[in-house]
Amino acid sequence: MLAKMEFGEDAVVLNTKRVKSGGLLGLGGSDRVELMAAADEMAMGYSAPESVSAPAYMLQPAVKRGNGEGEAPAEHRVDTYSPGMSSLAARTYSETRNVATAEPLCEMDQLRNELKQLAAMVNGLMGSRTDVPVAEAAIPLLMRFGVDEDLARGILADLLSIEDPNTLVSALAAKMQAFAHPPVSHGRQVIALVGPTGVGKTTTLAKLAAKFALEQGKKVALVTADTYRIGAVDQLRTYARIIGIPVEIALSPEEVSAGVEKHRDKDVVLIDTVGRSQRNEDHLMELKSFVAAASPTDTHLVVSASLSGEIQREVVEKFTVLCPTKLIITKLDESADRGCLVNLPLRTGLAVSCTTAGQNVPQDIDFAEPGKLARNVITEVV
Ligand SMILES: Nc1nc2c(ncn2[C@@H]2O[C@H](COP(=O)(O)OP(=O)(O)OP(=O)(O)O)[C@@H](O)[C@H]2O)c(=O)[nH]1
Ligand SMILES: [Mg+2]
Repeated sequence: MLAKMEFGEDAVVLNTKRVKSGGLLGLGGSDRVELMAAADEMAMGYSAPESVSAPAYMLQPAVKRGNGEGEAPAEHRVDTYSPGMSSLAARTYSETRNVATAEPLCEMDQLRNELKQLAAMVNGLMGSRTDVPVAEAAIPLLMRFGVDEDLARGILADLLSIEDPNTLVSALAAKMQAFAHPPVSHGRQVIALVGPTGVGKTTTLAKLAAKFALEQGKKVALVTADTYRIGAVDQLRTYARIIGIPVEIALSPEEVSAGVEKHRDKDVVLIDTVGRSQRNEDHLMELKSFVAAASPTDTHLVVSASLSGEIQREVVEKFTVLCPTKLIITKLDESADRGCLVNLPLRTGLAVSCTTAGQNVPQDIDFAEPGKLARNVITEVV
């Protein structure tokens, strides 16, 4: 009846369930009947908004008072689902009997609940209507994890159902398959790290050096082309001494070539470079001459996840003059969300080679792996 009152005669009840509200560890509290209903938006006369701004998907609670037919006055919590997000409009109702004041849910609990509700709703819809695009309903959820809308749309396009958060992780992992290329472990490698100032190039280089030398038993040498910043050489020398590997200091592109050549017997030569602003073209061109002199097998562009999405986009765009072949995403531990793990590779076509999430050398680094990247993005609910 409630559904028909709200949605009209075309309303379809998708799901009902009895839930406990309030109380402690399942004791006390009150029983609620949760009802999920939907109606075709055409039948409801909805006009969907042209665009839905992020975070578009929100089950926003609003309190509505009313009389259930033939019943004593009751409180109805009406959760609205933005009709613009789906060809169907759907709402969930919770009719609370013996009204209890529930504790506010923590953000992650809310997210988990929303995902469950989304799964139930989408699967309910799918049960009765085979033409409902599941992706439509899940896109805003991925957007809440920082994934750009158009990319979320593509990632979820083939999704047929959403059972739980792991379904989303799997869909994302499948997409990231082509964008996770851990550093190659065979053949001689000359790897240059480039990027803006302070993003963690030198620290990441030291982590990589330790991984290759100490964990994989490779012969490793370092060449630093950062003689600009005071303390930069000492920083790298200290790491090199601890790991027990040689380091060359290059003041010019020629010295970079010479340093790489000197260590032609090494499995891996790692090249540290000076951090440069993406907005200074002259500096970028100068940096390019140092990198080119090394003839690197790979040039990894280091981008910090703690930068805003806008700055990240500017960085990858301006650093294209350095011809990067891979991405390293740093400072995941400092970022508000990890959508850049999806946005940057999908936008640039460059695969992620590693991610870092902390200052500890060498522990805080992960070689890229599709499942791990996906879990990093949808991190809190799985
Ligand atoms: N929280 C956090 N800090 C990091 C991470 N990686 C590096 N840092 C810190 O970021 C700061 C800058 O790191 P560097 O490695 O010197 O950065 P850089 O890109 O070489 O800097 P420049 O050479 O000056 O351009 C240091 O305090 C590092 O400890 C990370 O993954 N998480
Ligand atoms: Mg540095």
